[in-house]
Amino acid sequence: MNYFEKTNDEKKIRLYEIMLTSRYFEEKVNEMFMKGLIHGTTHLGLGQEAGHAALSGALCKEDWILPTHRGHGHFIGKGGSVYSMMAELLAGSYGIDKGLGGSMHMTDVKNFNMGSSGVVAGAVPIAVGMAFAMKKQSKDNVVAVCLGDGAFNQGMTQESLNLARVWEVPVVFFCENNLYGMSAPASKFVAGDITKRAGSYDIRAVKIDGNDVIEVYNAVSEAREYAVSEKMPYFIESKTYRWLGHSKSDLRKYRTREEEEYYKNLCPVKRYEEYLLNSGILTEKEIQVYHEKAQQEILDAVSFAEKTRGNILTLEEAKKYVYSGGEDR
Ligand SMILES: Cc1ncc(C[n+]2csc(CCOP(=O)(O)OP(=O)(O)O)c2C)c(N)n1
Ligand SMILES: [Mg+2]
Repeated sequence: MNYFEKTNDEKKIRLYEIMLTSRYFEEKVNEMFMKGLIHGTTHLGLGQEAGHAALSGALCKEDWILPTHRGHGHFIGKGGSVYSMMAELLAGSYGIDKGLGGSMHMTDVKNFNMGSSGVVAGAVPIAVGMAFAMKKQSKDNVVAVCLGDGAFNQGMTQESLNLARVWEVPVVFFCENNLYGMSAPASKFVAGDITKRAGSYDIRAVKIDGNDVIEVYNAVSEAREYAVSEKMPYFIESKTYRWLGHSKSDLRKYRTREEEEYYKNLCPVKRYEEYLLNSGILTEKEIQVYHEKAQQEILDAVSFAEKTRGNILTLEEAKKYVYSGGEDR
């Protein structure tokens, strides 16, 4: 079904705003890392914005999402504030997790975002457990969990697919196949075809163009409807490409600049802009205004984070959020 065509212009524009905010947020974070303004590391999803916007955009408010370590865009899509995400990156206590989580642990429970994680595939079994609980509580919601092409091969992903089918739980597996797991091309470490392998668990599985926001929106909407009505899992392999390196220390020696150019030409933002223009939803001038608005919001988020970065938790306060026990707590 063409779910996208049934949505109103407001929703279509909202998807566009999420993509733009995600794009400008991550470009700014990249720049700030280069200047040494942010410590630690980060994983950017530039080029993967269609998945960020359409996965969260097709979910309902009370559907849970569990992003990967590349989760800034999903955080925005689920309604998270770029102010509190930027403050988190600068480790201030105004950050979404009081500055204790950083880029890889952006958790936003009020927006039903269970948080990203540095443990590859770590969220997958958790999502199945959450969906199991949801089914027991007779809720008409789903749990959407993101995983990469690398994470797909983890034992815990395979066990989770099996259990999700056996238990018949409403979980949407969203595999962001960006063709690489760190420096390794998926062609060198993925046996066979991801969609077919997921389908072999007797789970409905589809492969889509993950750089086309409309296609992702339709696939997720269908998956959601099926998961809620049938109380069954659904698997989506969303083919995309990460424009930058795996993390901040990656010089991308394992692939060519020509390959990167090829995929940059498939830019999900530009493709969606063409649709918005051709369908008369937005004019060139309005597109320009949306760009400016998104850029300004990110600049404002940076100044908020810079102004408040001095407010950090004391050691005593920070210890309140350590869940392990022990003498020295
Ligand atoms: C359990 C575990 N194994 C290994 C790593 C190291 N590691 C971090 S990211 C990554 C690659 C993940 O690739 P993929 O799942 O395709 O996600 P992508 O980074 O491409 O979004 C690896 C192996 C880890 N963080 N956790
Ligand atoms: Mg990958």
